[in-house]
Amino acid sequence: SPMERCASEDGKPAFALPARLYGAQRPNSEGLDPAVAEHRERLFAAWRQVAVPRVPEASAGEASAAARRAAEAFDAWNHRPVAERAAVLRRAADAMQAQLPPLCALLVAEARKTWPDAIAEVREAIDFLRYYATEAERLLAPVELPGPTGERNTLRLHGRGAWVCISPWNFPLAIFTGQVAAALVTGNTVLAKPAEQTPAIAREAVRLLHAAGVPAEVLQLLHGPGETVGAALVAEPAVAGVVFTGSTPVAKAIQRALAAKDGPIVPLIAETGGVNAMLVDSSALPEQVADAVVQSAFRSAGQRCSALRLLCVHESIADGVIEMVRGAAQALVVGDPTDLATDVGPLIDAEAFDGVARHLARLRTTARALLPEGEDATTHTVAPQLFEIRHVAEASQEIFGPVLQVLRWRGDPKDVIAQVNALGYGLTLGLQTRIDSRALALAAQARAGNVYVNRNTIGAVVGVQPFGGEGLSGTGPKAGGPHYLPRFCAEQTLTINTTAAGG
Ligand code: TXE
Repeated sequence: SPMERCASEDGKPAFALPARLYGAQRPNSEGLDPAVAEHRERLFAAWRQVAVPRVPEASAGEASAAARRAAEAFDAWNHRPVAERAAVLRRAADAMQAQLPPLCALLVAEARKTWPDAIAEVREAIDFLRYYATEAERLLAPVELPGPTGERNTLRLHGRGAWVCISPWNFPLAIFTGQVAAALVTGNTVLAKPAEQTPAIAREAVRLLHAAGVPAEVLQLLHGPGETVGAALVAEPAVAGVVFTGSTPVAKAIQRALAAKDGPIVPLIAETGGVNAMLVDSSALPEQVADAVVQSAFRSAGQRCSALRLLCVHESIADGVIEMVRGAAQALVVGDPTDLATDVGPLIDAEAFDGVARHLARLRTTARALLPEGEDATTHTVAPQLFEIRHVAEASQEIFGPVLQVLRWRGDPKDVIAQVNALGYGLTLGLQTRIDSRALALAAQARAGNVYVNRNTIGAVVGVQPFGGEGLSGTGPKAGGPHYLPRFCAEQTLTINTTAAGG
């Protein structure tokens, strides 16, 4: 069953102990990621103790009962002062900070993250908690609106009811925590359904939120497959909203299910996948391009929705850029995620591996392979792969692994952007050019939620680069940005006739 995938018999992860956390292979600690070096001893101690517990799956009856409980708990939670709910989030953030090493160890064990990725993810979860706490206090304060004399108009935002939060495995702590925190702090109650591949880290987040003061009935965790437990929650009559991060087809299935229900119109916030491109013109610096490409395409084994999938290089510098990318990609260390030397860890599970392998088999017949094969069905690792294609349209599908397609272009860069737009996604776009006016014009033309100029495309930073796309990539608003929380809220205006008797 999917629940058993994450644990071996004794609940210990299947990887070896990370000898290199001791620096055994890298005697000078300068070689370590600074974040890892800072926490090295505590991370190692946490790793020795980590166990991935099994979790029970929710039954259909439990899902219904939970939805009723969440609806009943709404009024009391919604009527609490926003400052109280914000304080709860801040306490949870402090607890996560204190628990950073064990949370990282669990991310490595359960989600197969590398240590630097695990640390970055815990920090992102903490950032979401603190940012939404501050945003909610600002947003939920009543606003006096101008009006005619004799009238007082006030606008207030508050919660909508019980929200279903459905999250993916690739950021099983940060995305899970972000969704849940946004819903809770705005006064909603939550039914959280984490990805079936990563239930244990979600359980830890919920444990910390409960300990910080979220009542049990206000935040309920339901485990199990999306097609059963997720779909059952979405279908519950008492649900006031759904926030979903995951694949595009599932987002559409949820939208259809919501539309087919009797009762109120239920909002859906969906953040989904992308086919992210980088356009490189003839003025770009090849070294800078190669570095950005390798980080964007292969970091986290390409299991990021923001990852670069399609590199479009001007023909005049294409040979040099491709050579540099090939060299840099081959220098990456592929393997055990617990090993500090590893750059590219394994894919999440056998199913994900099989999916990527199918795409590779297809590409090997339709495109030109520029790097040697490197799939290992035992460890589920895939060495970085590079394919040359001839038309943007050949890259129409999201491949969730370390697989990059490259294309040479000539002529007008606007035509390339138009073709990328025509793919229908709209998540990230990289631009590499030393012509500022061109960068701005292409960014304006691009259908992309996050545009990065002369850098890598890995850059979702809470409150700094809020993240999210359009089209097949989602509904918006951007997570970690100022427009996110309003979508979780109902709005009410209050108009009082101040000239009436007793007014
Ligand atoms: O998605 P899935 P995965 C995207 C990424 C990729 C995908 C990977 O680009 O496409 O997510 O995550 C539940 N009714 N992003 O493979 O399979 C399922 O159990 C209700 C985008 O996990 O769609 C899981 O909890 N729920 C991104 C969740 O949906 C259902 C950031 C996601 O599963 C269901 C990260 C159903 N019928 C990843 N079927 C961004 N844009 O921010 C499945 N689920």
